[in-house]
Amino acid sequence: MSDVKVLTGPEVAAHSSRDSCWIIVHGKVYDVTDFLDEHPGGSKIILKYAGKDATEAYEPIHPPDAITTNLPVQKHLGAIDITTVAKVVKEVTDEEKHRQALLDARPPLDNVINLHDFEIVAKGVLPEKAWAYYSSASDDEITIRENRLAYQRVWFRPRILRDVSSVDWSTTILGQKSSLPVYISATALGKLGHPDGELCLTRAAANHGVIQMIATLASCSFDDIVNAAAPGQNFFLQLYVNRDREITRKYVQHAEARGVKGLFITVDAPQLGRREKDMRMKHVGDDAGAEVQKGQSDVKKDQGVARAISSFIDPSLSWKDIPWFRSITKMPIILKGIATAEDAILAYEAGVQGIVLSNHGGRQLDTARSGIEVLLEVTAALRLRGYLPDPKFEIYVDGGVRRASDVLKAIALGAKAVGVGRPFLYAFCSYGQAGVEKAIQIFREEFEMNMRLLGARTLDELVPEMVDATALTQHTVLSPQDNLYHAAYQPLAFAKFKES
Ligand code: 173
Repeated sequence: MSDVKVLTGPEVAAHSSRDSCWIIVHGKVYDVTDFLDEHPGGSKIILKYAGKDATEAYEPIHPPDAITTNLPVQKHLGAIDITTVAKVVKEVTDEEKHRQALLDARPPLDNVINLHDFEIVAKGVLPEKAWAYYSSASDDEITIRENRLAYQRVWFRPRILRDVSSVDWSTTILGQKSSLPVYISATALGKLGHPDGELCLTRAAANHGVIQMIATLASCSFDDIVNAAAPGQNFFLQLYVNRDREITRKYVQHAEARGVKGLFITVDAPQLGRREKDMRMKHVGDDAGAEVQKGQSDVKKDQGVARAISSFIDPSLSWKDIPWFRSITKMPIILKGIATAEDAILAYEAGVQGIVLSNHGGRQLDTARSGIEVLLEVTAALRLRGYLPDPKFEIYVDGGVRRASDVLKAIALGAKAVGVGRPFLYAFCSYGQAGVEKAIQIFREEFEMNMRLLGARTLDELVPEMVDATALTQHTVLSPQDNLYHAAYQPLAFAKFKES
């Protein structure tokens, strides 16, 4: 790539078909002919820009380096002389007009009073594909619902007459100050839902002393996010381990050099779960019938947004790799996606600094248990071996957290902090940075009230005796319906017949 070839608009325009498809992105020309059928978003959208400048369409959805990392270098054809390119006038589609109308009809942010409300608004304003990708969970979506239900099976045992005039819910996570015992958990592809993507989280977190976990598959690049930080603002990094360990090594070391305070290695996704809402979306407007008639059985295309861009993830990742991670970074290492006491023990013995008890927001193995339930057996097993208490080993829980009371239950049962993903995502999809700030404010108000009512002035005073978790492992007890959650939850759809 030393002497860069410069191409002209007409040269690129000559390659505007399925047989030879060149596109321009960020001033560079790419031959994407062989990539058409692999494109997670389908070939149709690329073909729309065949021979043209696709930057404006590409930008909101893809991380800046998506094309360079996915396309072999020999398909990078050169630079474009932009003065020779006919400008693509981006038409406002009916879908975009519709979306703007929905945004205009949003309830004012002041009317949002709990985290469920953000989900309802997001469902109303998001493009269908984005909603399908974010909201979907795996298979029958039993686990995503269980994540909520499990918190309802933990009951409080509040203490009284403790002078709760002042209560404090601040804490540290991996030694870093956090104004809440909550961190913003990683969610991918933020620009599907808001033009500023994950930067909405960064800016809100800066204003409120909350730690953001940056996702490997964020729409904004890692550096864009860190560059937007306020002085002293802290981040964690969520890591998908690449089959090419050199890429992972560079990424991790770059993050450490930029001051990231913890490496959260995702260990529950050697393959992405089947998210059927997301998968069905691929067929909408894609004329699935016609594809079948052409005799093309394009498996990838049916798999939804996430699965299609996850092929770089290394399924061979194993316990044997932990020493390698230890050798390449001094950041604390946390395994995200532990689901049993057995693996929690192995993690502790492997010398990592923490674990996240998680089922990936119900998006991986369906009917895996909730993090809060797993917490019970994990703390018991680690205590039995004398591994706990250990100030150098922290346990986090994520999945289904919508209330400060959920967080307080997890802390009483031994968690150091709790990860919250979708609610913050829905908050910025609905209202941008202001939405995320509001979500944090709601947490604050709920922490204050619940800690007073519980009789805990600090998080240290939240002891296991403050909860009754005896029903937690029983999966068939009758629980009252969580109306807010169930109103937001959208059932799976059945197969669609073709319109006649
Ligand atoms: O849950 C997810 O959607 C996820 O983790 C992911 C993984 C690969 C690509 C995009 C998202």
